[in-house]
Amino acid sequence: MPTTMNAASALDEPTVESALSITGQVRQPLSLSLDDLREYESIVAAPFDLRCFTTKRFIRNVGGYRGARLTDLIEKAGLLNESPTDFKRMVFIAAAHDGYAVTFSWHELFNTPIGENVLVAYECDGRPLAVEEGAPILFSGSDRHSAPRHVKRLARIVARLLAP
Ligand SMILES: Nc1nc2c(c(=O)[nH]1)N[C@H]1C(S)=C(S)[C@@H](COP(=O)(O)O)O[C@H]1N2
Ligand SMILES: [Mo]
Repeated sequence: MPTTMNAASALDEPTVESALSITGQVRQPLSLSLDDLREYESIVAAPFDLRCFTTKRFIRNVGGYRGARLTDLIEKAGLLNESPTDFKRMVFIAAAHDGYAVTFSWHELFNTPIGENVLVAYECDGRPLAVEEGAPILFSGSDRHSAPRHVKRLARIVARLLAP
């Protein structure tokens, strides 16, 4: 089962057992191992061409990922909103162990179809993904250029309220 953790330890470098943390403006910070991700409903993405945004180059074809929906993980942690409209200016930073980071907005994830296709993958074509292959991999299946939000070795999701 997913374990809970306090906000201070959530900021520490994730260990192998706690591959991914969900922190920031949440009710219950989470620390999830690759096995914990399997406790959530899984979705399978269609195979796709990995394409870099900067160079526009085709990198390689990638098989069908299986993973948990990012929105399900965020809902489990629960958003902490002091005012009922706070979530409208909330963003999520998804950062990898190497410091690579991308963003999602609350609207994108919860108020457009893009969110339905954002997964944290632990399997590819029915085979478990190894940490050496980048597990867990965050992947946004609706993006035009697939590589930017194809984040290998996802380490944390941080929920942040932007100042108006
Ligand atoms: N963790 C992590 N994921 C990442 C990146 C990175 O630097 N670190 N670069 C992104 C970009 S810009 C590209 S083009 C692809 C490159 O994929 P590859 O390294 O598997 O060829 O990974 C994406 N995911
Ligand atoms: Mo890229």
